[in-house]
Amino acid sequence: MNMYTLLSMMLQHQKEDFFFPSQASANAATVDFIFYFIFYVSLFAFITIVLATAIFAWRYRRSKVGMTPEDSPHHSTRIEIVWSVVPSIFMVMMFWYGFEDFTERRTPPADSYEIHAKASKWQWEFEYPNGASSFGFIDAGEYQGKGLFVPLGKNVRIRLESSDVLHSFSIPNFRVKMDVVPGRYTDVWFNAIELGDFPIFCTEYCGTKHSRMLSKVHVVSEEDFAVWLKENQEDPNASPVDKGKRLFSAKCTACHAVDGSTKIGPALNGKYGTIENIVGGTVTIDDNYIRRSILDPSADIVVGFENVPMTSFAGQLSDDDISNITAYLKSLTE
Ligand code: HEC
Ligand SMILES: [Cu+2]
Repeated sequence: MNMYTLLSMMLQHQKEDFFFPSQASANAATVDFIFYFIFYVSLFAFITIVLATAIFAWRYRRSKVGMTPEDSPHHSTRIEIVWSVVPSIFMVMMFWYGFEDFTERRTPPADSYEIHAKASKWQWEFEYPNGASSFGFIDAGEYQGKGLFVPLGKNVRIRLESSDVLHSFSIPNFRVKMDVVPGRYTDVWFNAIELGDFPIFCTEYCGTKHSRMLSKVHVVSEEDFAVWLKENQEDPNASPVDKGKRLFSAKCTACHAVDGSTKIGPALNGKYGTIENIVGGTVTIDDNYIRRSILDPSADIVVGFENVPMTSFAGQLSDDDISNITAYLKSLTE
């Protein structure tokens, strides 16, 4: 590839160019804009500085000016202000654009459709709200499993969990990437705007077959998605919410009501997403808080319940059980 082709590919900035695959999510254009903004500011600064260095090195070379050093010229306030203030403005802009998009990326909209992704050595497993599930990895160059299905034009939140080591969930066409950390939940969200199949990578080295942890996301219309969900639902009574409800009745109702009344512990209906007073502060009730409350209840004690500790369910409930109970508790707020 010669210099000209390379440059023209870099400078094209179409939906698909030298640095990026197609912009398949609503957020992709923003990410690309921020990237190119930083790229060009840096390129300009790099060229200016290197050029100035070269010019001065030549102009004030030793053989020309002789051996006797001269006094340095006095400083110029005007120049110093210009070269401090102008770059600072660009730095602040970089921070501003980056932070704005970062906060948006970190807060999935409340109406997001939620899919659970579980990473394990070496595959992705996906579970949908109606109990349908799919998986994906690659073997001998062939995609195995159905991969991830998502509806076009809807906010989708993927809640990520790992059953063994650190993995990372990345869909370059959507410009999303997030670590998948054992022992806690993380998430990514996106709004797919292009129909088609795009690669899903594991972008954190996770063992010998890390390179096989490759799958595909299929963006389909909302109607096709609904059909796919139905076709892949194995048991109509086995949605995460149903399973969670059964577990909750068996394990938790001795101490927790779901009608607002206090038993030994606080009522758990209408709680998801609210802010709870705990000893030493407040906490938002989310997936991670519920998980912690089940596995390590004494980590955060609800104010008013200091004297009636809950016993830990560590070792008694699997990750899937906890996930299902969380789905059930979440459904009590909708
Ligand atoms: C032996 C009684 C008991 C059992 C059984 C029990 N809990 Fe609790 N739970 C408590 C008490 C007491 C608290 C409040 C003190 C604390 O935060 O640890 C609590 C707090 C919680 C909280 C935090 C609630 C809030 O308002 O912030 C959650 C979530 C929770 N339990 C979930 C569960 C789940 C799920 C189960 C069943 C797997 C369960 N608990 C079983 C007694 C119990
Ligand atoms: Cu991995």
